[in-house]
Amino acid sequence: MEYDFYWISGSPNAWRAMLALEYKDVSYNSHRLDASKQEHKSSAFLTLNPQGKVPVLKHGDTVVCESIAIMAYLESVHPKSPLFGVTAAETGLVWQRIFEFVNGLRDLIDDGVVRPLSQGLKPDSKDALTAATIAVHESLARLEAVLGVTDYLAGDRVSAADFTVVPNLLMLMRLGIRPDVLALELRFNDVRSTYPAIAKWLARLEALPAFDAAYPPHWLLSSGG
Ligand SMILES: N[C@@H](CCC(=O)N[C@@H](CS)C(=O)NCC(=O)O)C(=O)O
Repeated sequence: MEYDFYWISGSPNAWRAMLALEYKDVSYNSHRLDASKQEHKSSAFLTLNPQGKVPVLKHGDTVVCESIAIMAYLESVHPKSPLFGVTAAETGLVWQRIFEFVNGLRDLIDDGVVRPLSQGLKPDSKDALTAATIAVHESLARLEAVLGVTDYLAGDRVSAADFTVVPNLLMLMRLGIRPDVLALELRFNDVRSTYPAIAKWLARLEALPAFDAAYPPHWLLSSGG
C-alpha cells in the first residue's frame, strides 16, 4: 500500500512527521503544498483534513492528521528503527518528553516568540515577548541539563521526542538571526554557544541521513524569517 504525505516547507509539524518517514526509510509520494496559494485550504485537501492543516499522511484508506499521531502510526506499521522506545520505561520516557514539550516549550516558542515576531512586533507586546523569551531560555536550560546526561532527549537512542522538539527549536534559531530580531537581543541566535549539550545533540541529529532528506527545501534558498 502506498503512502501519500502532504506537507508545507518550513512547517515544523510537517517536518517532524517527515523526519519519522525518512528515519524509518518508508517510501512515500510527496505532496508539497504551496501555502501562499492556500493549497492546504483546497476542497481536495479539506476532504483529507477538514482543519486545513499539514501534515497529513494517507495510507490506503487510512488518513492520519496530527504530526505526533503520524509518527505513532508509522511506528505501529514499521516497528524497525524504533522511535517510541523498546522497553516500557523507554516508551514512557519518550511520551513524557513529547508531552513536556507540547504542553510547555512549544507554545512558548510558537505563540510567545515566533508568531509575534513573524507578524510584526507591536509596541504593547514587548513585555509579553520578554516574558516568553525568559521562559524559553529557562526551558532550554532544562533541556541542556537532560542532554548533559543522555545523548538524546529520551535516552541514548534517537526517538520521536527528538523529532518533536528539533523543528520548532531550529525555527526559533533561524528567526533569531534575522537582523531585526538580533537587535532585540533575545539570544536565540547563539543557542549553540550558550547551551553546549544542546549544540552536540543538534549535531548528532544533523548527522542523520533523515535530517538532510527532511530539511525544509526553501530554507536552503534563503536565511532567516
Ligand atoms: N497539532 C497539529 C498542528 C498542525 C498545524 O498547525 N500545521 C500548520 C503548519 S505548521 C498548518 O498547517 N497551518 C495552516 C493553517 O492553520 O492554516 C500537528 O501537530 O500536526
